Parts: sequence; C-alpha cells; structure tokens
Amino acid sequence: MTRPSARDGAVTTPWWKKATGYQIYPRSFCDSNGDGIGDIPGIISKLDHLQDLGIGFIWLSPVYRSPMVDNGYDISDYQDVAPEYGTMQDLDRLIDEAANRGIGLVMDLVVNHCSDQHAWFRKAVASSVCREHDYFIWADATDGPDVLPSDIESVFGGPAWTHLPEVGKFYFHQFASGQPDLNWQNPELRAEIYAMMNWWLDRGIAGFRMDVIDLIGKDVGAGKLAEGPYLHDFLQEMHSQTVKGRDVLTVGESWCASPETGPLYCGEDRDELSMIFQFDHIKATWDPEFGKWKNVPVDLPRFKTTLANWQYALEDSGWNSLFLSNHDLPRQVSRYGDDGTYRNRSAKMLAIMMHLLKGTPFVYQGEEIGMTNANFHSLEQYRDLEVAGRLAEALEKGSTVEVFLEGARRNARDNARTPMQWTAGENAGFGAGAPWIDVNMNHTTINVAADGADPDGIIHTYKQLIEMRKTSAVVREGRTTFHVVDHKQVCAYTRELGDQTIAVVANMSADSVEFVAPPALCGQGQPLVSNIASRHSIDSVTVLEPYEAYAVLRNAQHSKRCCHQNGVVAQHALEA
Ligand code: TEU
Ligand code: CA
Repeated sequence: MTRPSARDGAVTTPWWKKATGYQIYPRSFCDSNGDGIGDIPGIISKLDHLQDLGIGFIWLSPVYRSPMVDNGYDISDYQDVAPEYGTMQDLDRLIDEAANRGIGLVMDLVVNHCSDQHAWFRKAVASSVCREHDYFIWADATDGPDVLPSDIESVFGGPAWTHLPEVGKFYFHQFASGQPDLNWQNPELRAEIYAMMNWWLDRGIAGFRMDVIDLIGKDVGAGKLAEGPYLHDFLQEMHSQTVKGRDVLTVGESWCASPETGPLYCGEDRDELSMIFQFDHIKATWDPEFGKWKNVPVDLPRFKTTLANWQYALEDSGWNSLFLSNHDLPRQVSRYGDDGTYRNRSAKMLAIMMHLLKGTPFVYQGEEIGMTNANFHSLEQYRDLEVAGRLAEALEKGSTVEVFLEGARRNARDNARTPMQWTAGENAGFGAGAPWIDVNMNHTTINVAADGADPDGIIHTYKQLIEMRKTSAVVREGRTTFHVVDHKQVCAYTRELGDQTIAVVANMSADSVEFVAPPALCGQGQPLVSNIASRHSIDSVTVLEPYEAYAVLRNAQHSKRCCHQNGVVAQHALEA
C-alpha cells in the first residue's frame, strides 16, 4: 500500500493530492458468473488494468444489500453486500487485492436516505412510537391522503411525499418513493451512521464518497433542502466521530455548492471533508428550463468560467475534485468532444484539459478508452427509473416524446451505464450472459484491448497524466490562472509554482483555430503532453488543429532561449 501512514507525523502532501481516482459502477464493470450483472469477483479480475493505469484509489458505487430500485443507491443493509455482487468475503478480498497494488478503496456512503426495505423503515412503519419512527421524516395527513403536505418535488419526478395508509401519514423522499429520507435531526440515527462508518473504516477502506451530502442538513418545514441550516454542524460532527485521525479521503457530492460555499465543506480549518464534487460546470451546459432533458450546445465561455471560479475559490484553502463524467452524466467525449471523426483526439484533449488543473482527478470507467454515449434509439432500452419519471413531467410541461428522447440520448444517466468494453468479442468481454443493459454496438472498435494495443491509444495519454500528478509539484500545487475565458473555442490556462510554469491550450472545437495568445501564455518550453505532435512553445499566433491540446513546461531560463529537448527530458525536469 503506497498510502503513507498517519503515524509518520511529518506534514507531507496527503496521498490523495498525488492520486487519481477511478470510479467503478459495479453493475456494469465486469460480470464473473455470467448472470448479466457485474460483480465484485469481476472487479478483482480487472485490478491489473487499474494498476496499469496508475490510479491511486477506486470510488466504488454502492455494493450494499439493496432492492436496486436505483441500482444500489437505495440501501437496505449498510453492513452487508448485495448477493448479486458477491459476499463480504469478496469485498474484503477486494480491499486486500487492491492494497497489494497500491490502490485504496473508497466506499460510497448513501446516508441522506436508505431503502424502504431497510429494517429501520420497516420498524418505523410498523410502530409510530418505536425509536426508528423518528429516523424518518413524516407529515400528518391532516386534510386527507390526497392533500400533499407541501409541493416539494422528487428529483426523479412526482411529489416528494408518499402517503402510507397503515401509518396515516406521509413520509418524505427527495428521490424515489423507495428511498425514504433519513431524519438527521435525530441524534440516535446519527450515532448509528457514525458507528457504521467506523465499522467500514476499521476494515481498511481508504475513505468515503458521500452521496448528496449537501442535503443532510435540511429543514423540510422551512423548505430549505440543499445546504440546509444544519449541514456544516453535521459534517463537523461526522468528521470528529469517524475520520478524524485516520488517513483517509472524503469527497462529498454537492449539486448545490457554489464557489462561495465550497470552502465551507473543505477549507483546511473546517474539519469536514477533503473535497467535494461540485456540478457548476455541468449545470452550466444545461437548458435553463428543461435542464438536461433538452439538448443544447455547450456554452464554452460559461463552462470555463465555472471551472476558473472553482480553481480560484479553493486556491489557498480547500481542494477541488476534477471530473466531467460519472454514472449520472453522459460520456464526456460525446458531450464535450466529438465521438465521431475526432473521438480519439478529443478524448485526449479533454483528459489533458482536466488533468492539468489543480485538484484530484476522477476517471469514470471506460473514459480512459474514450467510451461514448449509449446511442439508444428506443425508450425500451433505458433502464434508469429517472427516464420514466421525467418523461411524464416533460410531456406535462409541453415537450414532446421526440424532444425528450433526443435529450435522453444526449444526457440520460444510462449513457454512462452500458457495460464496460473490454474486448471486441461477445458482450464486449463484460461477461458470458446477456447484460442487464445493452452493450454499445461500437465495442467492436472501442475496447480496452484495442486501445491498449494501439500506440496512439487514449489510455496512454491517461497513464502519462496520472504519472505526472504523482511526480510533479507544479501539477499538484501550481497556482491556476485561466486566460481568454471569453474565447468560444479555446480553453487555456497556466499553472505556476516557484520558477516553473505549465501552459495549457486546448481547442475544444472541431474547427482549426488561429489562436491569438495573450503574453502570459506565450513562450518556449519543453513539451509535456499533447494529442497530436509535441510542441515546444505557445506563440502569439498559433494555428491549432481541431481538438488539439498540448502543454508546455517553462522555467525561468526558458522564456529567454529556444529549447530543443523532448518530452522525456521534460518529464525529468518535472521531477526535479
Ligand atoms: O445523485 C444525486 C442526484 O441528484 C442525481 O440523481 C442527479 O440530480 C440527476 O442525475 C440529475 O438528473 C446521487 C447519485 O449519484 C445517483 O446515482 C442517485 O440516484 C442519487 O444520488 C440518489 O441516491
Ligand atoms: Ca455477475
């Protein structure tokens, strides 16, 4: 295990600032027994791929016991593994086998809500006077079962309240009705959650990714849900009761965090989280009215502004996570690049653009080989409960099935959930049986075996970037400055530390661009990484090829003279 021990005492860079994470969506990663569902033994069989990539930790989407209404984000037992994914023994073996390869395991913690099949909820429904009843959020049906307590809506469509005749009350659920919200106001509930977290930490996991953590401090009566009044008190209490003194990573998912509130979660003096997943740069590309269900082109200046604002907000205290993809988002090459002609080049461009920012990068399974959106053509191919829930709503709002399906093709969550493409063979090498969701037809050309064997494969750029973060202080700590934020095609920034500067330019468009660079970007240096041919300089006028991206490393003397060293030398210069 490369994770340094907290007992060393020395104030060093935390391991997670040098590491790149890799998200596994277990249902879709690798199926070891042919039942069509990915599983833990399947993950173990692919650990060499992750080691080869150089990643430092896995974020494992939920593998707990669950009725799988929302693919495991509805947990019925926090201290057991879903039988379709394996056993606790399998999970312990995964922790060990990953550790043998220097990889930590970060578990998904879903504690804003649980499943309606969890023993807590069953007891809560059976008796209004038991301890567990107050673990959930109830409202009296004063005006009868048809009059909702408030007009709060579920994220998946429909009301956030469901009436239970056997209780005579409504319970609150911000997601599906099978995902009742937990009542964080109850101290006994919080103590149970902390005990559960410690039980996992004692098993040797490397930390937690915390699902919708910005929702736990809610005040439902006041309608204050995200970033509610109790959020930071709870996060500080959680920290002191669980991770304090342990050398682990915590990353909280917060759809509502802003550059103003971001430092509250992860500022160095806050004792809350290591970092958060914020979504400003994702939401910046959605339609103001129909959200992701109506396709609109990416507004690049807006997108860059959000990335820049977050780099600046956490420059001195706090830490960014860096990602464009996860199991809830479309494939990044399809959304921000070109999944046709320029797939290989634009996938590398996005990797270069994101990985050279300050923060901890997260690679979502398949991103490293440029996997694309699912390309589903009928409603029947979708598996996600969100699609059905949101279709009804879009129609009510006056949208059409065609517009909705086009939006879904671009942005539905299932785009990221098709089986991992390992080979060109049957079921893309995912498993022997028919997978639970259709395999992308393009697996015959886009797969791990083909990409890895191609010297020009996307994975090699990922390896290079992941290695740079381990070895280079300027990649990790350099101060970020964005340039030409208003430019409609080019993303450009510099990172500075001591006498070293990394300058990055990325043409995010399918056009060749005559790019006029401001003086701060210009200069000779050493080629660090590129997706076409290596370049030694950014000139005041540079013609960038479609989706071209490259980075140049300069140090004090480079600005004066020309340099003819190659990328290998540059790598050594980084390490110095
Ligand atoms: O996601 C939070 C969430 O709000 C997303 O569902 C998102 O809003 C949606 O994709 C936008 O349309 C987390 C998990 O990542 C997600 O998979 C779960 O479904 C959700 O929480 C509930 O646990
Ligand atoms: Ca299986």
